[in-house]
Amino acid sequence: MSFNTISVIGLGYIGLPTAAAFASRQKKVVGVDVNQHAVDTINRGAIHIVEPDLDRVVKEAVDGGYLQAVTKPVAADAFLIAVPTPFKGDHEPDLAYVEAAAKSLAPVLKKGDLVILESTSPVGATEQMAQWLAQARSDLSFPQDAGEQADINIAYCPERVLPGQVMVELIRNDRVIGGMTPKCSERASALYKIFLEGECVITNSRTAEMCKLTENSFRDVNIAFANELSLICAEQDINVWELISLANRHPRVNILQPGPGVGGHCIAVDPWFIVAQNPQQARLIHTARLVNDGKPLWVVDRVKAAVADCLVATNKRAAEVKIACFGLAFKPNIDDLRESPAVEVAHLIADWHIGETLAVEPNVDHLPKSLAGHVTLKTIMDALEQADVIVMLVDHKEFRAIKPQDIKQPWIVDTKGVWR
Ligand code: SAJ
Repeated sequence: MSFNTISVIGLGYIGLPTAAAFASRQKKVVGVDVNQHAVDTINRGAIHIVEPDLDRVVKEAVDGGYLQAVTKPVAADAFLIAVPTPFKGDHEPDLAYVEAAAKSLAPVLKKGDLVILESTSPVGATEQMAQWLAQARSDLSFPQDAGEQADINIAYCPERVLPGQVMVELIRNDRVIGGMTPKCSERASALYKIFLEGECVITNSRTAEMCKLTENSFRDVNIAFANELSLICAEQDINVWELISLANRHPRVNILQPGPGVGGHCIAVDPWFIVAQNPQQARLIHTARLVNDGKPLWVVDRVKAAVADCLVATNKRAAEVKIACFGLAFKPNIDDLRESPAVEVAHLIADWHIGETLAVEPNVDHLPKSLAGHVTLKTIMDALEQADVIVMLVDHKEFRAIKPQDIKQPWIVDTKGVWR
């Protein structure tokens, strides 16, 4: 029943920290990734992603001989699949990476092995994965047919860690364990207890899949509420930040913060999995997605209005007006620009504006390809000095530290209430 070798398939933002957490408990871990660069980097004891403390844990694990990365699965006692599950054209979940991972590990499976799916997945994905494995290995029995007697144990156990705090939350957060049978859940709990300080809470695979989607949809709906309030308050000439702080003094009200939209790889994606499977029922969840996805366009309309005011007041030509976007990351105090509504806003502004568009992002030293050539990266002081119109998009600590007297421009679109 013990796990001598643990294999983690997919060495990205979730897989690599998970592999490192097992290895830090002196378990032999084999990480698998199709990306040769990632594999080579890890085998040097370095990392290819940015996450506090991960570099140290990976280095110790590799130097100690506990963690090794390869490009093709090898035999192990437990396999954790942590590959991307993006959506296709019409927001339908794409399980192609899960299917490829299942098919690649099937040949090395042996009696008694445990396979866990961690990737955010639509309801039923774990049963589907079990079928792919069963089709590839008719010599082994699987839970869907053999129940408790199955040769292979299968479970869905979603990750719930917050980027930027992964190494802490991975160990401390409770884990939802969705085994296909009670025995599968028992085996999966035993595996996570190798490093987990939180609790293992047992359910079935379908509920565990829905639980992960529910957590991120809950947050998306709550952010949409805040974003909708910001639109209403702009119409009514009410300061939304003051309004929310007042309403939150009620003991049972806790409104989140509006912003330029919702970014990242999870909250803007996962609710669509529920909508795709339940289009008739998921009306609120669907609407929340539309509200949050529509926010960048609303912000750009506010910028257009500010530029129009600026032109009237200064007699400048549009080509002479400089617009500075403060922040590009998808949330404060990180350097991750992928799926960022701030990048989308900067892009929309640069596409529309014939003058110069500036950007300030203290956490990066170069612009992403999509913005390079359209937007100029500036320091805080240069942007404050040169810009006519200022657009606050991300409440980085550096921006919160700017003194009000250093902001001379009257044309400010503040989506985060930093300079309210
Ligand atoms: N945001 C707002 N207003 C808020 C809070 C967030 O506009 O009041 C925006 C952020 O700026 C960002 C987006 O929402 O653009 C998402 O940020 P986040 O901090 O809410 O979440 P993520 O994407 O970094 O991580 C989420 C977390 N899920 C929940 O909090 C329910 C994390 O625990 C999950 O593990 C992660 O998704 C994931 O991998 O699914």
